[in-house]
Amino acid sequence: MRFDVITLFPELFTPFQTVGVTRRAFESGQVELRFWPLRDFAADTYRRVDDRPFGGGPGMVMLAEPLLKALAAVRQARAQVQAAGPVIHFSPVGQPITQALLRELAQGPGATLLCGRYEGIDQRVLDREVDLELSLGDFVLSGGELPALALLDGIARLQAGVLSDARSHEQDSFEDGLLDCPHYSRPEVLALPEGDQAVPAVLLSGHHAEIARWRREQSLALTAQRRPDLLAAARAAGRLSKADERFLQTLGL
Ligand code: 9D3
Repeated sequence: MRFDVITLFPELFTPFQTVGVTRRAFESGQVELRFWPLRDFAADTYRRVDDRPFGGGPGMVMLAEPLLKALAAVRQARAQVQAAGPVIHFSPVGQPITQALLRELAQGPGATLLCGRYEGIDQRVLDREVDLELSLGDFVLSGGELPALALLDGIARLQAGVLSDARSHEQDSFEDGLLDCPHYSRPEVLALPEGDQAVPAVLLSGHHAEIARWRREQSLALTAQRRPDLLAAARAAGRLSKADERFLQTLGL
């Protein structure tokens, strides 16, 4: 699959392609990135890409014309080699990115990613060209590049062969709608200034069914405490077993 990224700052994406478990997805060509530096599509000699908002107010607006030129160039380039895929604009007024959306995009031909800066993009571009508006969450960033990187990272790690153990996907938080359980590794007893800290005994017991049950209960308790919205959704979708419900009852839930 291929992602075409329209941005004023393509250099923000470069180091990301060379590190971590997702590196394999880029080096193998499973996920291909193409960059379209927006300033290359500016019309005037000052290479202007922003201007003041009609109606007044603070900040600057990204100009429609360079964006339309860049989008036309991407469309033409993609048409030679790949299904079009959606045009995605990253915006504070977008829908939150979800794991379900990443799974869907990971199975498709890729997308065109439009990263805004300043206060936003001329609305006429969004109305005419954009299929999907996505947000990273309810906090304020300075542009769409980090949300685009977050999306690409989430998709890259879903590619075949990227995770060493294929089952890691199934155990992901959000794949089954509950938060992940705690993890422990060596040493069995960690010496700390405030006293020795042992690993929970059940994890050393070798009883696989008991370990699975303990992990499930840790997930249920953590989700109930921190994300009651996720617990309610898992319940409503019938993703909790009778044993899960019995455990939640012992917590008074
Ligand atoms: C006062 C209005 N501001 C909206 C909260 C203006 C504004 C601030 C920051 C407009 C754009 C931006 C830049 N942010 C993004 O482009 C962005 C973003 C974000 O700020 N938070 C979460 N997700 C995203 S996706 C793109």
